[in-house]
Amino acid sequence: MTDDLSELRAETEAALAAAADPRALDAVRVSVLGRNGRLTALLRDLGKTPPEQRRERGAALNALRDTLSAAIETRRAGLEAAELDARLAAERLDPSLPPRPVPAGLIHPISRTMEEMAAIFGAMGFAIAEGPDVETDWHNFSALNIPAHHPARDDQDTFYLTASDAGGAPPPVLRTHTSPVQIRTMLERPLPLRVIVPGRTYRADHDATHSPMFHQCEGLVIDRDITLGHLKGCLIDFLRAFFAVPDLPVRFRASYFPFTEPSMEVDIGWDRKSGELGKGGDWLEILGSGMVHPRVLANVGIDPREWQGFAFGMGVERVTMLKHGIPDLRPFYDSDIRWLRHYGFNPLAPAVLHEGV
Ligand code: 2NL
Repeated sequence: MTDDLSELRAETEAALAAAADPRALDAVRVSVLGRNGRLTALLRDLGKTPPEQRRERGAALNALRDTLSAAIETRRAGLEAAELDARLAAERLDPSLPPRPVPAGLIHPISRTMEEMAAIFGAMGFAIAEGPDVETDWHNFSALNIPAHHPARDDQDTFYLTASDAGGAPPPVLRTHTSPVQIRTMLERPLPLRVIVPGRTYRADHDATHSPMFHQCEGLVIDRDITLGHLKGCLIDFLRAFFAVPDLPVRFRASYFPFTEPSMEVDIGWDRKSGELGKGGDWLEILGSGMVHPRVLANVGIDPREWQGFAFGMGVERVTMLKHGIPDLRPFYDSDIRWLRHYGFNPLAPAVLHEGV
């Protein structure tokens, strides 16, 4: 091999040894074998070699090209193997490590209570009905036999939306109870009917124990031959399941609502001093209920001689506070994550009846 080729070989081999990564290696390859590479130039100059030396020179150049190509590929394989080893070491997986904690949300106690109600009443064959928060005066009041000058219609108590009808129609309201959804349900669904209606309600009331937005869950059953006995059995079963006290005392006390006749408040037994449910000689009002007023049935086109029903309603905040010992109404709406961490529920353990809601 001539001196210039030995020198090129030695320099290339030194450069290959110095190339620390595939990019540096490629630069060496281009500088020798590329279009403007040193060996490529020598091959191009072969034509200028005197004819008697050309064959030998050509063979030497080709041999050097093969040698250097092989050296480059060997180096490349070595660099790639080293790179893979480094990655495997850096990314080594230790399957014995505990999983990183995943930040999980929590179910708000109001949502949890409504889920529990859905589970308990669902097992009794009730479906869930929903409706709009903004209601007509008719669905919220008139259809429910609430007369024109009833105090509930006072704009001190009810949020009226800006009147839009110049013809004298009453303005829309923020629903003051979930009953208008039951009016809609009776108009829309075929009979017989068993629904609960959990949802937001609004009243112009704001103090330590009242929020202008709160939640109710009402229930409605319409069928042939429905009696007060059905109402009592249904609500006793519900209250004992919801408060998880199998022998919870339940008392029905005569009352008045415009949309039911007869009407009853429902009380549960508790100990006022300790707050314990089911023990002690005190009574606590939990629900309102009654047999659907025949005039309400007639208002939605149901013949009260053929169909009867019962209905009930309760405050979701109130039963949630009672069940979990939550002392103050206001934090329900504060979105304070510390409060939710204390009172919130695991989203992966939803309310289901078989675990004894
Ligand atoms: C309470 C009392 C009650 C109803 C709600 C109702 C609905 C229709 C017809 C008849 Cl469409 N009644 N709902 C009945 C009795 C009581 O709620 O204290 N709620 C917090």
